[in-house]
Amino acid sequence: SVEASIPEPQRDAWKKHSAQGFTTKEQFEDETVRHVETTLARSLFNCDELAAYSGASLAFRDRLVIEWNRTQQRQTFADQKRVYYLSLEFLMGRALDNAMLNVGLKDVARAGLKDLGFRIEDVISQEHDAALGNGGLGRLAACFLDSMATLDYPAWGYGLRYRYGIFKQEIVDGYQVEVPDYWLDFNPWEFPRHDITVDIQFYGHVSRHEDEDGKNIAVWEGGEIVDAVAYDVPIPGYQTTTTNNLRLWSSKASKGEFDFQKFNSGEYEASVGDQQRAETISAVLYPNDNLERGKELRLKQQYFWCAASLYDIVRRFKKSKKAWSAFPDMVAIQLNDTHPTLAIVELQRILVDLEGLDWAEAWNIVQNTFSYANHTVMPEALEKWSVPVMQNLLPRHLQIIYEVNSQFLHMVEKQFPKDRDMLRRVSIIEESQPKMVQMAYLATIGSHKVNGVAELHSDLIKTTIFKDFVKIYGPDKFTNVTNGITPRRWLHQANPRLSELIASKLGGYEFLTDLTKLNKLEHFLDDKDFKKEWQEIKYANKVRLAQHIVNTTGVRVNPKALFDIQVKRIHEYKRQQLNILGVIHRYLTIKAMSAEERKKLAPRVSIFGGKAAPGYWMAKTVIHLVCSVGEVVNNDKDVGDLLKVIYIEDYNVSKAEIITPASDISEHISTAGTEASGTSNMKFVLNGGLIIGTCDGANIEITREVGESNIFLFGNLAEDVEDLRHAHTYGNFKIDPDLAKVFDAIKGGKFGDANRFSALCNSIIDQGDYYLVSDDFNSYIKTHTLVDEAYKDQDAWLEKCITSVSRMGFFSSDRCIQEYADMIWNVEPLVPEQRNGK
Ligand code: B1H
Ligand code: IMP
Repeated sequence: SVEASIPEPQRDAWKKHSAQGFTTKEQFEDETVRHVETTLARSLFNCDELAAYSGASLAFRDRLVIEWNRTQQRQTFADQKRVYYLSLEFLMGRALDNAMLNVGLKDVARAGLKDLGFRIEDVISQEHDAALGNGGLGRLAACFLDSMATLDYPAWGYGLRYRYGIFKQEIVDGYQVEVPDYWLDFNPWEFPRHDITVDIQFYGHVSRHEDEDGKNIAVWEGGEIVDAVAYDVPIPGYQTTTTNNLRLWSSKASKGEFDFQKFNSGEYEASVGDQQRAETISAVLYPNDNLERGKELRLKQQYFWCAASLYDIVRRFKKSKKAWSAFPDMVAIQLNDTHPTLAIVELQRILVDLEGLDWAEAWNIVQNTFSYANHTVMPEALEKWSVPVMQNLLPRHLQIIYEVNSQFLHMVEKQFPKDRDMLRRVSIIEESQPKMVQMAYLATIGSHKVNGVAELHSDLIKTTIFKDFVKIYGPDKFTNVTNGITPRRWLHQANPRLSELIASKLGGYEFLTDLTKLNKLEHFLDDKDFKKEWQEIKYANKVRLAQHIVNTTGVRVNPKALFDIQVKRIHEYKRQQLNILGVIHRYLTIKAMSAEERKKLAPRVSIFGGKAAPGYWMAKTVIHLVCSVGEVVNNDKDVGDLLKVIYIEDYNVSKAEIITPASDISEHISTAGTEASGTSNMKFVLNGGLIIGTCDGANIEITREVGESNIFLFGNLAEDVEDLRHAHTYGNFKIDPDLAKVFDAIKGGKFGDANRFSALCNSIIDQGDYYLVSDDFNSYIKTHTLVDEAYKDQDAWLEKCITSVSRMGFFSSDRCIQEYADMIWNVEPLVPEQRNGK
C-alpha cells in the first residue's frame, strides 16, 4: 500500500540493491547452487534430481518474480481496463519447462544443469503437475492465461487453491482406482499472501434497516465467517516481460471465529472440528467433467471463490477513486461457464447493499462488466441449484436473484404480452419440486455477451437452451469464439524437434506468436530432406511413447505400427465404447483373415487414456473393457504386432505432452452435437497427426481449414440426431449386424466374465442407444478401412500431415484471446518496453 512505500530519499539505495535475476549460464549456476545450499539446506553430497529441480525452479522463479512485480506496478500506474478470468479449474501442468521457454533461457539452463551433473529432461520430469482441473475446460483456462500474458493484456486469473487436484488414476487388475493427488508438498510456483485475507460469510439471515438518509437497506447478519487467503502464481508471457497473476484462494478458519472458548475449555475436538470444516471448502476439486451434482459444498466453493475475487477486484477499483459508473471501463469479468455466476449477484449486492447505489444503476454496471462463455449443452452438466439450499446458505443472494428475475420477467412480459409459456420457460426460477435456480439463465441475463466455443456449438445454443433469449435480446448478444490452444506448450515445448525443424524452414520462431505463418510450410512439400526429417521426428516421438508404454504396462509395441490414439475424459458422449467395439471388430476380422490378407494389413496400436469420474459406473466399465480386450489381444501370438491395445494410466497434461506428438491418427468421435469444441483435436493435428472424427465441435472448423481430403470424417450429423433417437424409441431399432457380432463375442466370454459388460452392451442393444453407437458403427468401421488404405502410401500420408499443420494457424489461443479482447472485453494490451526476447 501507499503507506508502506519507501520514502523518496532512501529509494536510490533501494534501487541499487534491487534484485536482478540471472541471464548467463554462470549466474544460473550461482543461483541454483545458492538455492540448493541455503533455501533448501542441502549440499553437493545430497543433491538428488528433486533438489536440482527445486534449485533450478527457485532460480527461475526469482526471475519471474522480478518481472511480475514490474508488470503489476506498470498495470497499476497505467490505470486502464483489466480482464479478470474467473474459472473453477486451471489445468496448468508443469511450470518449470514453460518458464524456461517463455523467458528464453532453456539452453542456458540445459548447459548449466549439465555442468552441475544433471540432464535437463530428468530435472524437468521431477515436477508434480498442477492438476486443478478435469479436462478441456480447465486446460483452456491455462492456455488463455498463457496467451493473455504473451499478448501483453493486463489480465488476472482467479480460482481456488485445491489441496487435492484431480485424483491420480491407477489401473489395478484392469480397473480404475483413484488415489488422492496431494500436490502441495513443495510448490515453488505459489506465493502465499497471508496479508491478503478476505472474510467470507455464509448462512445467517437478512433484516431491513433504515440508513442515515432514511433509505431502506438489506443487512445480511449472523451465520459463519470463513477466511479466504490469497496464493499467487506468476504467469510469464512468451518473449515478453509481461508476467500476469493467477490468484488462487485457500480457505482457513477465521481468526475471529475460531472458537478459543471451546479450545480453552478443553473441547479441543469441537474447536478443531470448526477449523477443519472451514478448510474443507478448498480441500478438493470435484472430479466430474460435464456433470453437475448439486452438492452444497460445491455451492460453498463457488460463493467463497466469487466473493473473495469480487472483494479483491472492487478493492483494486476503489483505489483509483473513480466514480462507480466507470467500473465497466476498468473491469471486464469473464465467466468460464456458469460456475462463477454468483459473482454477478455478489457485485449487485456490493453495489446496492454496501455502496448504496440504486438498483437500476447497479444492474447496468453489472451487465456491462460480465460476459459468459457456455461450454456445454449436455443437460446433466447445466447447473441448477435448489432454492432451499441457496436460501439457507446465501439468503441475501437468493433475494437478489428473485428481484433480478422479477424485473426480467416484467420486461419480457411487456415485449411478449400474450406469451405466458415464454415467461415460464425463461424464468431463472424453475417451478419444480423443489424450485431450482437456473444458473445459465442468470449468467445470460447478467452479462452483456454470451458465447459458445465453436461454430456449431454457438449455433446450437442459439436454437436450444437460449432460443427464447435470442428473441428477447436479439442475436447480437450471442456470439462465437472458437477455442484455441497455445502453440508454446503444445508445439514448442511438447515437440521441440518439430518446432526446430519448422523454424529452420521458416527462418525463425515467429510462428510461435503468429501461428498463421505456418502456411509457408506448404512451399516445402517437395523438399525431400525436409520430409525425411519430419518423418524421422514423428518416428522418434513414437519411440518415446513406446518406451513409456513398455515402462508402465510391460507391453512392447512396434513404433512402426500405426498409432491410433484416443485420450480424453471417459464419457459416453465421447464414445470410447465405439472405439473399443471397433477394435474388437478389427480383432475378429484379423482372426478370420488368411496369411495373405494379413500381410497387406498395416499393424496398429490402439491407445486409450483418460480418467472416469469416480461415481460414473458406465465410464469405469469402458475402461475395464479396454483393459480386458488388451489382455486377450496383446497375448494372442497369432495376431502379434498386427494389433495391440493399450491403456495408458493417469492421463494428465505432462503425459499429453508425450502422447500428442506420437499419433498417426487420433479419435474425436463424439455423438454429433455433444462435444462443444474439443481442444485435443487441435493439438494432435498441430503435431502432425491426422484425425478420425465426427462432424462435431471444432472438428468442423478443422476440416474447413485443412481440407476434407486431410481428415477422416464419418457418422451422422447433429441435425439428424433427434430423429434417430426418436426412431430408436418408437420405430423398430435394429442393431448394426457387424456390431451384433462384436456383442456376441463379448457375451460369449471372449474377454472374460460377460456379466461385467452387460450394462454397457445393453445400453446400446435395448436401452435406446442414446449416443448412436450402432447408427454410426458401420460408417466408423468403413472409415477406419480408409485410414488403413491411406497409411499404406506413406508419401501421400506425410503430405496430408504437413499440409494440415501448415493450415492450423487459426487454432492458436492467441487468435481466440484477440477475439475476446476486441469483441467482448474491450481491453487494450499494455506493452512493456522489452518485448522481443527478455
Ligand atoms: C466442458 C465442461 C464442464 N464443457 C461441468 N463443460 C464441470 C462442465 O465440474 N463440472 O461440473 C466440469 C466441466 N467441460 C468442455 O469445455 C467441453 O466438453 C469441450 O468440448 C470444450 O472443448 C471445453 C473447452 O471449451
Ligand atoms: P478434450 O476436450 O477431451 O479434447 O481435452 C482437452 C485437453 O484437456 C487435452 O488435450 C488435455 O490437455 C486436457 N485433458 C483432457 N482430459 C484430461 C485428463 O483426464 N487429465 C488431464 N488433462 C486432461
